[in-house]
Amino acid sequence: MSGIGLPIDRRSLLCGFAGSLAGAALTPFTLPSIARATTPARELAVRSRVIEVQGRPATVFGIVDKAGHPGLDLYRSEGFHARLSNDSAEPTIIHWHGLTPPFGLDGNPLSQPPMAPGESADYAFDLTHPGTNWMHSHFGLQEQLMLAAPLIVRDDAERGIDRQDVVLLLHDFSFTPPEEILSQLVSGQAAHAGSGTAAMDMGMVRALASGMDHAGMGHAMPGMDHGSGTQQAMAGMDHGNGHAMGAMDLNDVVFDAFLVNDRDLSDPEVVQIEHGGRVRLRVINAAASTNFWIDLGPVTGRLVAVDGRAVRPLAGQRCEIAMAQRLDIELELPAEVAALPILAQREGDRTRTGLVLTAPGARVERVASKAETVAPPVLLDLERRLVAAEQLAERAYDRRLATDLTGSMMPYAWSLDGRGFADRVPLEVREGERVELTFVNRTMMSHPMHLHGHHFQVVGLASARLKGAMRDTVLVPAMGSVTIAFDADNPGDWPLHCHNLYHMAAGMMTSLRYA
Ligand SMILES: [Cu+2]
Repeated sequence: MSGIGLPIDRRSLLCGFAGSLAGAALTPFTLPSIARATTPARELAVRSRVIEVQGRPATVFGIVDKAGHPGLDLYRSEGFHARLSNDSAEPTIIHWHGLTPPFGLDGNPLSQPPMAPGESADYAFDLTHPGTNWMHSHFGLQEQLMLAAPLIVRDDAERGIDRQDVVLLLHDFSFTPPEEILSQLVSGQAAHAGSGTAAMDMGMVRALASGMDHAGMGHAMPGMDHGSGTQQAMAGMDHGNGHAMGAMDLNDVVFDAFLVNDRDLSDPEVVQIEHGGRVRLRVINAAASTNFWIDLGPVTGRLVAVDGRAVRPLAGQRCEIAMAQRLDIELELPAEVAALPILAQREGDRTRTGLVLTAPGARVERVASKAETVAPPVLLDLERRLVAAEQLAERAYDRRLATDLTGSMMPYAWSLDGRGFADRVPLEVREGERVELTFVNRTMMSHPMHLHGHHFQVVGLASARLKGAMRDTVLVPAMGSVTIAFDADNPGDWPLHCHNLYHMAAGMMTSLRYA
């Protein structure tokens, strides 16, 4: 890593973010609380709502506060204190993704029973860090139906700061009910034809492959540039045995739209900002099954945090984000730029979404929903450059764990160590231990792995050691391996799973259990 203040080289700007710059119905049931949160409870309600996508009405979920705004926005010192009501017609469980509450307050299928329609519950616990987080359903496939919202925790030191925050909540959207999507995947009917992946131009794929970042790969991927020219070889079916390197699967679901704050580029959100004014973009990938590339166009931003935790700032114009991850990007609107689209393009696809920042009085031009070129696969290029601003304290490891990411597209079955959730063998730790956990991906798809209840540091990408970002979700590329380190300081039986909703539903989930 280069130090803060070094100039950014042109190539880095083109390639991405450059080196370092700088109970019972209607009665709240009692959940365990160790909170010192003393502020009045914020009201949050899970509701059904109707949005318009491509001119058609769509019934989805939402989580809104008393004023009808999505999610929560609070200061760290307030603590987390919310009364959550299920005003929808379905049972649900809401997870506070990025927060590290006591186990019983985490909102996951192991920590609590689903909330029935009409039920409410109080949640109160301390907040350890400021950051861009989110809340989402951890029940069934509701996340695909947009049961997600921002959960912004602000630093008290930034009270009164002259800065405009803009939240970008990303979704992938389908008019097909998620249960049908899953059953099509499982029955093998979800043809790749028509998906963004299948639409990849093979010349482009080879070009991308030659410039690809292999940092996280266990081995080089000679098969990436196989030259066979068939779409299936690159974008198609899993070769199953995990040895064939001729293919990498990117997107296994065909979506109808990609949304930022409920809207696509046919009618994007337009946010007015002042020239020279400081803006903090809080990008949240709430998509069920999509990795994106965020593109700032001509403007150079500073990536200052990932997954809600500060990193040494990186300057750049383009940056990848895997499912469930977050990016905090600071930028200013230069005087010569009247309108700045902030775009999110699906990996392996030309389709993109976004919103537009504008100066007062600026004309907003229509932005095409297809980019001119296919976006490359999201790999570990960014991960390799990230350095946590606040490192995990140096200490010896007490326990080393490993888990294999297993499964395939055909048949559609995903697992950890060859086991689905129902017959899982939990990984075991003891309280107080420093734990190192290595994910070894034996499949042809990348998997965004999420550990509940902890922040971990990314300390290994294949054989390379690093003092990487503090995260709660890390992408493990096809046939690659990633090592994380964390302190076992929050007892529970914590879900550990792929955050691709369909992979999780198909069995790619276990737990980390305190002995
Ligand atoms: Cu996965």
